[in-house]
Amino acid sequence: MISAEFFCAELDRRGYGFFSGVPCSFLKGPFALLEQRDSYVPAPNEGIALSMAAGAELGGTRAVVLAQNSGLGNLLDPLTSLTMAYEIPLLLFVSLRGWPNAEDDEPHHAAMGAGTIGVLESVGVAHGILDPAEESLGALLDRAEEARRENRSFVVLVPAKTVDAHPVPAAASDAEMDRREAVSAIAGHLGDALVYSTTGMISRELFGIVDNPRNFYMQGSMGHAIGLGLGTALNRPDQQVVVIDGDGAAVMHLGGLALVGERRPANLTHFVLDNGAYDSTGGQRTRDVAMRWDELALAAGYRTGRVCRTAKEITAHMAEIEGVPGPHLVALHIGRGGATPPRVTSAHTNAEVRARFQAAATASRKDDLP
Ligand SMILES: Cc1ncc(C[n+]2csc(CCOP(=O)(O)OP(=O)(O)O)c2C)c(N)n1
Repeated sequence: MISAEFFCAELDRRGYGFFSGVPCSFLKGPFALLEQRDSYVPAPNEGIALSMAAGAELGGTRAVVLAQNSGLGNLLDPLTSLTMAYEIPLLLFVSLRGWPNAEDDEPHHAAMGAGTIGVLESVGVAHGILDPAEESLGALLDRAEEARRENRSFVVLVPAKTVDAHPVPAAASDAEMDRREAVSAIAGHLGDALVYSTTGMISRELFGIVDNPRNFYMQGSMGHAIGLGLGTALNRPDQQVVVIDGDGAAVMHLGGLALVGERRPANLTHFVLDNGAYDSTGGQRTRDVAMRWDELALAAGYRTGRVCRTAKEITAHMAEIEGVPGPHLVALHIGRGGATPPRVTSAHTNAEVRARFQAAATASRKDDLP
């Protein structure tokens, strides 16, 4: 396997000076090293990583974007309409989750695993697949250099087990709760709400604590749990809806919060578990400066916004907002890490999760709704 040190040293040697992206566990080694540099800026989504990298290039700094192939959807627009249209050459590393065999990975990676190479080919972006030998990285970076001479970008595709891991430096935290305690506390207040939980460990934690047909474990679609929750809340005013988000996912599509604040569904409660990290992909930091979720919620138009630091505070706050019309945002300040919860797919296919959720949701539907 290529070591993370060699990977980063090779980029340094070739003069790359700015790095951004959203982590993938296949690239956690380089992320762990890059995180220690000022020249790395964690991006809220892959499209912003790409546009920032393009801005760095326009200012004369060679830039690199690192992303999971699920993030290709987020960066395809600026890749084609910005960097291709304006001929700004970038170097991208895009992991290949769900490739070459979809069965070896989680099902939400299947379509993009099979489609990544075809998507790049269809829009005409030069690319090559990395293999675990150091020479492979050098050869692909030489090809990126050739593309750069013609002002074209180059994508290095990174399959599983090609770049080695590297320890993530421990982050100081004043958190008094971990993910399990936070999700357990929320679970005690769900009643008969329809629940959408975000991608990664948070859905797995909820599943491990209380598996319920009214839980929609949304693996994949990072940042879109709030869209699901809003769509259901607006169309089912008779039904309480809960969204359990991560800070990385909530920030990825912050526009969803703005829309909740504008539409103001009274029946929506939005929990955000803020550990300051992308815990599910190895604990890389999301932001250096903590988000003021309470102020953000109120500024966006939520009816209430609160940050809770302990399970006790959550219980007290839930009693306070009981019966008060939402939308409510409840951010939970939590620590990183913890035991790895079971995969939802160990018990249910995604289609089963959807079918039993939809059955539960429609069973509670009042006849006089449109
Ligand atoms: C568009 C997209 N980019 C990247 C990923 C990879 N990914 C899966 S979970 C995750 C971290 C989510 O972070 P957060 O919402 O803060 O929750 P946490 O993992 O900390 O519980 C990432 C980056 C993804 N699934 N989709």
